[in-house]
Amino acid sequence: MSAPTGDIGLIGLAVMGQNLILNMNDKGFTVVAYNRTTSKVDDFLANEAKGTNVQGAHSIQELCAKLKRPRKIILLVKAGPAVDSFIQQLEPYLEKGDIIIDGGNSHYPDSIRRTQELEAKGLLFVGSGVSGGEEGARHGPSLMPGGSTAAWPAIKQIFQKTAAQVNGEPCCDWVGETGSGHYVKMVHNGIEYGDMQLIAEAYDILKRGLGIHESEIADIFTTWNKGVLDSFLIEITANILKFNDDDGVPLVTKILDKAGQKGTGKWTAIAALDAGTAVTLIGEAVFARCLSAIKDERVRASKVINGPQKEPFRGDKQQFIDDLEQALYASKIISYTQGFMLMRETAKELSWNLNYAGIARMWRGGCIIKSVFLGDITSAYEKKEDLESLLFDDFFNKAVHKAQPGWRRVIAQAVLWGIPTPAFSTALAFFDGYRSEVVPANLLQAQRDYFGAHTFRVVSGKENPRLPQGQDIHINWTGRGGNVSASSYSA
Ligand code: NBP
Repeated sequence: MSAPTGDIGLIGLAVMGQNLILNMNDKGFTVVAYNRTTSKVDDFLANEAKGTNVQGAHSIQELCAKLKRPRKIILLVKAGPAVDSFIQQLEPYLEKGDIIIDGGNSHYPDSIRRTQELEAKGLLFVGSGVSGGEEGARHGPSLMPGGSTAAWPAIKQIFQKTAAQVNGEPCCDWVGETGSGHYVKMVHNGIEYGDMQLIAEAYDILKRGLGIHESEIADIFTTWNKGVLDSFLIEITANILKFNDDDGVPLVTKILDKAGQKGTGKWTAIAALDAGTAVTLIGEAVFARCLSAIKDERVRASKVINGPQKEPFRGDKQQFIDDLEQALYASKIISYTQGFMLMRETAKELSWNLNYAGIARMWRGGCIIKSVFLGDITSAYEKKEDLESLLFDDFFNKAVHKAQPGWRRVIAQAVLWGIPTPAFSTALAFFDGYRSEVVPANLLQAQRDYFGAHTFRVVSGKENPRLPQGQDIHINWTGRGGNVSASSYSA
């Protein structure tokens, strides 16, 4: 048999797999394609891949035999049991140092498990976030690989050449250990939920608050896309608002206001709750979709629950639109601050060494949240690798201070109008909580000790012989209970 010539194998010839193969082929790599239903291999070679260097395989054995060592095989199949099934089928044909890469939307705990199981057998595993959908896969996705660190030098060139490029830099870098690639992809999707919700709230304020028509709102978004909000989502929003149905009515006004979700936003919110990190904006974005989904109940409620009397806006309209731009910008800064806080917390918990500047760089292009703003986040983490929070970075600190007055005016006005702004409002509430040296958790602690003997600690300088510093204290608040406290201090 002749020497193998395949640089990389790919299993899964659906939309993502086919497009990624063609992209890697364009970049000069020889790809060997395989699919469970093998007739799809022949169809692909005879059609989309005709005239390329793509090779086909009709069995796992043939696929592995056609690959140069160390073998690199990407799975782009439905997340879940299909991934484990292919790993099992591949194992007998792989040798020490060969690499299995899962590019599907797997949940990160699965990638942690798979890395550990395969490393124990001398194989390497990479769980890679792939973002950008069909278009990204074909012309340059954002790739977020993490897992067995030893695999990175072997796949780096293929991954970085295949990924989207921004200013000559690839939107792909090594994320970190075990399940971190899929974790970062999950947070990316959560942030995407947040960005979309913020834009929807801005649209609602412009439409229901200021009474502006979709075509004019499109112009406002087009203008915003030339400034600090320059991003793919703002750009497509302007295009959507300009898109009229055959009768000249904006199509968006005919779309039922019930949002769907596939679950990655929910995963991020759950991960945040598990990590005890206040990722409030993504949480609100998920809940806003849940509230949108109970359309029938909302319709019934709208008949019996009244909001405030709608007053016409009497202020400076352009000033308010400028304020809204700043409100959106500031809220976005908070959302990314929270997303990076979550990654930092999880990295601590799971002993991952995450590459934060690299993560922001990976998101600058090729994915749904791509934006100029991510270039500023990259710079912030390049300046200070262990940046505690984006709000401590000079650039973002100044930006959020500048935005603050307009941000508050917008939320205050929306509250008076009775227009819901869950994402804008939670961002501001987080900001005000985060910058508060003192929050009312002292009262919560007192309540917890009162009803459950959960104990509390005293502020330094407030101690007395009964209230010593640095100790868990229980007080008999009513004079009736005993002095026994709950066994553990859990703030
Ligand atoms: P799908 O998620 O629709 O998966 C289709 C592929 O999975 C086919 O190759 C199919 O083989 C294979 N497959 C299935 Br379904 N069940 C299988 C099983 N039990 N055992 C073996 N193979 C099985 O494809 P996709 O939309 O291209 O997405 C691929 C991955 O990339 C998914 O994890 C997806 O979540 C992720 N992703 C998708 C997008 C996107 O925009 N679509 C973006 C980013 C990531 P068959 O041909 O024999 O049925």
